[in-house]
Amino acid sequence: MTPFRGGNVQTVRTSPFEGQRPGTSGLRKKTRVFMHPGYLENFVQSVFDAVRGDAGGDFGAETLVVGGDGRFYNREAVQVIIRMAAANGFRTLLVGRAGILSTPAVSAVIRRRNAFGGLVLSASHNPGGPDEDFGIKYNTRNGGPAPESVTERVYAGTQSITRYLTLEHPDVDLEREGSVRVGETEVVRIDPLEDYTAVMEGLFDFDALREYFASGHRMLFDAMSAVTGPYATHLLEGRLGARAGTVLNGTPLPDFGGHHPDPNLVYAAELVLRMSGREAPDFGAACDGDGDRNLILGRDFFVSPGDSLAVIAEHARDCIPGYREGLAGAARSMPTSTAVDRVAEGLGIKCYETPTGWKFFGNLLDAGLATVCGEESFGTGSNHVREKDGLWAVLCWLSILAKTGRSVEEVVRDHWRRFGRSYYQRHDYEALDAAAADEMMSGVTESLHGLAGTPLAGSRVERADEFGYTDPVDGSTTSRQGVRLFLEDGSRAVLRLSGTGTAGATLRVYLERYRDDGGAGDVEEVLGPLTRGVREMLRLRERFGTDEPTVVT
Ligand code: VG1
Ligand code: CO
Repeated sequence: MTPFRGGNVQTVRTSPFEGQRPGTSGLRKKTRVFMHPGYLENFVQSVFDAVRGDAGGDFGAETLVVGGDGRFYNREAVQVIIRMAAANGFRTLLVGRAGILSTPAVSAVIRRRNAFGGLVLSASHNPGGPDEDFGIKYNTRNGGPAPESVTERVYAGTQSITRYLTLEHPDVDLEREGSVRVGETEVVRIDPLEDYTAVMEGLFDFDALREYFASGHRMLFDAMSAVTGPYATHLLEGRLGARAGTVLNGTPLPDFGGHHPDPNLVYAAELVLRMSGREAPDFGAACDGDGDRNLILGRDFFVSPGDSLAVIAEHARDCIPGYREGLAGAARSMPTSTAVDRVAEGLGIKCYETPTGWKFFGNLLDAGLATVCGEESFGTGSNHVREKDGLWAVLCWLSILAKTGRSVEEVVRDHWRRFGRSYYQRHDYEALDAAAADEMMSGVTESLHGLAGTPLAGSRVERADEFGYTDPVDGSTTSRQGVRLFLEDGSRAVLRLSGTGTAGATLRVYLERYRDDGGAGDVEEVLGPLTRGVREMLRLRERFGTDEPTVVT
């Protein structure tokens, strides 16, 4: 029996689609796959069916949040979800105006308004458009991505689904704010900026940040024609008084203006260029499609995401009012550089190591074990929401610059002098033949036990394993989260396949070498032997015709 209330609810017969298992961060496919009749509907219904029990069997008292990053098909998907959520009996639906909500904003809205959960429409840093990518992700009551126990239930549902519920109702005008009824559900179109701005105001000293800009400092923020445009324009230029023109590419476009909305040195090349030279602004930053990633730049200076996390942890208590009580703990995903571990040690707090993907931080944050967390993939965040948060990281950096009076480069060099430096790079090999990549990974995994003692990169493998994780809060376990090679000289290489792509396979090779040398070395040089050693070990050229990565970050 499916409980629902009134209205002309329709039960539409359907049958399963293959491959609707959520990956590292929700379900991502080519947009045209999502546009296939029933594809989105099946997944959404499977989410509702999977979590109805958590609502006591009935959504009649519950609120659902819906919004996305504005990419192609965002609006159509919102309309589908409005009808389905009404047919499934939600009391209230909170929808971002124009269907827009950044990922961290969805998290903020869920938490501040006591919602039951939320659906985020985004394929994040993947390009958008009819021939590019679309995605959907479910977040739970704590505002964070559903844990694997939930996503596996959703997946099981997609494999046996026979019907979905919807109702006949014209499209809701998404341009207006305010409330309308759809069936018996109240649909409230909310200002996408309001909750998020309030959370930022609660953490940061806006007066001090205004002063930073008032005293002549300049910054550039590249929204990459994606969702952070309106947020950044409102916060940086509006509230903090950064000069007009600070925000580049500030209008969200369905195809991101043809950009790849991934804030790294390759895809944010325009910003990188404008941040070089003596006349460049003091501070540069960019966010990804859905606003949860961040790139931090100084004048002619790139801050590696692992260093950014470490620097934020180092300065949070002294520079940001929201953390003046200090940090309870820190957390990073396994492949992320160990820079933050040393800061945690210095602060006398614990640092947790989790599998890749933000969902694994949720329990640590909920339990008060960690306050800040981050990933090497340009993701940083804290317990203020349950998603990584790009603009939050930007405001953290602004606070550090304003309070210390140092430049971006000086802040990082001070950090290296104090803690030493993790020389770090991630090499991505995109669009590999999926079968060949799987075969390579299983080959490496099988050979792990024999690797200890073998020579690699002028050193020797000390130990090699596959990362597994037991959640310290609920005891849930996750295995096969990446291959780790630890060398006798203290360096480390990690290998894993991406779980967010939509075509072929992407191999990620993470390289790290720690040196207590004040950070003066050249990253390419320091990592050179390890890079070559791993490429040879994996026989990349032989397998894939090239051993040159597509993207280095
Ligand atoms: C990548 C990153 C991971 C991140 C995930 C979602 O996953 O490596 O750190 O959490 O993307 O980020 P994968 O499986 O492709 O390596 V986002 O900004 O795309 O939601
Ligand atoms: Co993202």
